[in-house]
Amino acid sequence: MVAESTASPREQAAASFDALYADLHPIGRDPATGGYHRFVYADEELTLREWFTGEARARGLDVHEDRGGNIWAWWGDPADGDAVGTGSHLDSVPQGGPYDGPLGVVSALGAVDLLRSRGVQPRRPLGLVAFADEEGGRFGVACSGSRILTGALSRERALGLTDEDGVSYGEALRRTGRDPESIGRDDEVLGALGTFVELHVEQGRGLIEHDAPLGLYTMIRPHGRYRFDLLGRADHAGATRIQDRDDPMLTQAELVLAARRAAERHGAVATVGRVLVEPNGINAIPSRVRAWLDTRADEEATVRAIVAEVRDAIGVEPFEEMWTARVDLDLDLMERLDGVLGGIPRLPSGAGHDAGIMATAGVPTAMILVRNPTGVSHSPDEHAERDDCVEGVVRLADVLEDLLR
Ligand code: HGY
Ligand code: MN
Ligand code: MN
Repeated sequence: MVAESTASPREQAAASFDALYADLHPIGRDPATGGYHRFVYADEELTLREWFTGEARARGLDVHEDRGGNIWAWWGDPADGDAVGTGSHLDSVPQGGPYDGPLGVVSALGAVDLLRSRGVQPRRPLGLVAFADEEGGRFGVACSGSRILTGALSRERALGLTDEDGVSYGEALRRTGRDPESIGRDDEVLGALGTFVELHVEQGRGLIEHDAPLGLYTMIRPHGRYRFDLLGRADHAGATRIQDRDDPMLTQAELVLAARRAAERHGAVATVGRVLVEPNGINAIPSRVRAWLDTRADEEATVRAIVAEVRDAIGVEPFEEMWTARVDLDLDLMERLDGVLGGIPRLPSGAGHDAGIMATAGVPTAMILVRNPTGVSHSPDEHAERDDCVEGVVRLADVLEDLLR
């Protein structure tokens, strides 16, 4: 729905925000918890793609999917170059919150409504984007869409990724009518982009401490995802003597404690949030435990040191499933945005974002963050106040108007 332009800019931004979020509310929502399950190329996410496409076309934008499965909605011809890109992602972690990702997409659509009501005539193309699979919730590699788009994730590696049911990325593409052999770096889109700005709900408490509705991210912390395959010997839970056991669950326990100790030692963070136990029977000693370590720090060397300490503590070499280098966002662009936004707080991001992948690919990139009153994210309890979200829409429009001059 496109909000009427009779209202004042702020009222219009609020109307756009309310209408767009009302559309999104039920899609992939678990009524028992209020959490969202929106995995890439699964039904809920395909519905979200249709929604975004419909909203973009209702605004007269020209919609194209790039070779990474990301959906771009263009105001102007990207072939003219030096385009401004803005947007975020629609997928979620399991039991995710309503704002992580969608807030950036909704705000981009709302900002277009405002630019139109102001009679802005962009002097360069504007591309709204809904990135595919930012969370990596289904196939394990975060930002798979933007990594494929920029060539950071090869077609071969992507197509071989599998989900919990053993469905490969390639098969998931095929099932949705996409050609797996067509994915890859998309120089046409990358070549069109001169600037990228992502608006995102804050995942942390920085703006609470600053008592400010909006901020700018300065950098994205380096982080990696490591899979530990812990092997043991299946046997009977009751009949097997303790001294005869080879139980990988013990190593798993040591892994978690070693990761926590290393993170504390280095002033960093480490999480083991996903564990797959085989055969996963109450009365069966596991034959194998697969555990994933997500660890992050300000410096890359620290992340590597933590992984090494965990590896040495349990004597198991992990498989590095994903690495994200530290990203320092574009200072000149940050200053330009700050000139429009009037001096707002600047914070580091503990969370990864597609903006980081775009910056790593050489696109001058900035991030605007919207206050999260509890700081909680990747949880059904994630929240953002409507007034702060509307402020984000209005200020994103201000920033885009400046960039499109
Ligand atoms: O894991 C992250 O930091 C992001 O939410 N994908
Ligand atoms: Mn997230
Ligand atoms: Mn996100």
